[in-house]
Amino acid sequence: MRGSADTIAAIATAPGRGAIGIVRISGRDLAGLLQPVIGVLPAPRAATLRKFYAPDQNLIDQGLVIFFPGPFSYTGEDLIELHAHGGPAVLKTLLSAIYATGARPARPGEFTERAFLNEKIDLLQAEAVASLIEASSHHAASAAARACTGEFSHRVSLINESIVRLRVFLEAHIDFGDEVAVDLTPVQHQFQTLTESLSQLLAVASQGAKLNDGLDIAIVGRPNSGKSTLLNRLCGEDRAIVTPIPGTTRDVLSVDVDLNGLCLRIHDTAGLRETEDIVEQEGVKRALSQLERAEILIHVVSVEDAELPAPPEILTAEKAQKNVLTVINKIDLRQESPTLLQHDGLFQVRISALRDQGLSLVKEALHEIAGAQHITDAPFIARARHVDALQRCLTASLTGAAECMDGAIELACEQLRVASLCLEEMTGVYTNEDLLGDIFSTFCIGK
Ligand SMILES: Nc1nc2c(ncn2[C@@H]2O[C@H](COP(=O)(O)OP(=O)(O)O)[C@@H](O)[C@H]2O)c(=O)[nH]1
Ligand SMILES: [Mg+2]
Repeated sequence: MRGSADTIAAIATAPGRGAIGIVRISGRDLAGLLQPVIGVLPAPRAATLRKFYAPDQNLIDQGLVIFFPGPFSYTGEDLIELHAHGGPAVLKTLLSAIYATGARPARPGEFTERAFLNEKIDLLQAEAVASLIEASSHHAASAAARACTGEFSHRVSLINESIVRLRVFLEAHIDFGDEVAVDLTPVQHQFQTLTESLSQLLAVASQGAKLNDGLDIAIVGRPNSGKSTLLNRLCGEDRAIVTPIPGTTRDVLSVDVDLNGLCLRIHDTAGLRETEDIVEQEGVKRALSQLERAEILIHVVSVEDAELPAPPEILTAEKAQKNVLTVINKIDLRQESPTLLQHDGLFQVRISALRDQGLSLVKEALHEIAGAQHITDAPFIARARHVDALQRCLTASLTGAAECMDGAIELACEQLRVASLCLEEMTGVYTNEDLLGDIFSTFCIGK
């Protein structure tokens, strides 16, 4: 059962050694509970130096205590932070002393879950807290910080209010429609404004979701062109096996790379060719499915093969307007210098991955291509589930508008009700145990 009233405690700082380590405790009426460990509680919100004692009266440490009385705290309950020295043994002993008073270990994300259940924040904000901690790039972190303060939630709530107003108006029309002639023209306008706002929010939420998940980039091309060497250069370490033997890479190898504040998930794949080797065949199959899923392709071509036509799957992707960055590799064999050519939105870079020449041009081109997808200026972080809910909300609104046009007012009202539910799923007004379990179990302990 979620929302229990017992006292929870956890170490809030990351494992390992540090200058300071923080233990957090949340519950009701903490004043008496912690007396054996820290003595009398200090004044609210004033950092106060105290000694911390074990149940056998032994001194554990000396540090700061901050008391946030509920409901004016992160969780909405009494919340206490103990700032001790950041060693694993000190913090473990301190935590055991707190458990001895009757507190229990917090589950992952349980502090934030209580903040949600006590209506300090909504579900979008709670998810943004996790995204902020998880963020591996500057852009993702600042977009998450904005969602934490409620910017995303505010946009969702405004739209929901307009849906509710529209529904109330239409329901009144159902009740009194027979007696009073009502002009439905303003309603059509309202439906139109609604679908416009929803489409805009859906577009920015999709950018936010891409920023959260990272852009998927697949390195593809013929065997031995230098794909794995390029991956190693981009991530700055020898992650992929490189050999002169064609067909070395079989499985897809994925690495997260922070490119000037942008999170990229780069996948190295098996070289595309016809082969009798069944393991390599499986590798090629996986490469092709990664090629389909990726948002950007890096097509690596050895300068020696530059005259050969590209593999058909890459030509198909290009025709389908997928972003393809062509990297002509091994220019050291021709004593060329690295170059970046840009023409009509198509990019070609000539490099030597082996000699580490031209890698900055590859990054520059990737940044341009990723930037063109506008994810760097996503106003807030989002998740796939938000995009899905907004899509369903938009569909319901469009259907409702059409039904209204046909005079099927009751059906239109029902669609508006569904549209509202989709938005309430996002903010957590309407939710279920499983969803909450899924969301909060991915948090770290102590948050
Ligand atoms: N001369 C030269 N050789 C390279 C370059 N990049 C990779 N190679 C070599 O080409 C071979 C195949 O490289 P690899 O990265 O495994 O290619 P993959 O099969 O496309 O992943 C290895 O012997 C690499 O050392 C380059 O820029 N110049
Ligand atoms: Mg390889």
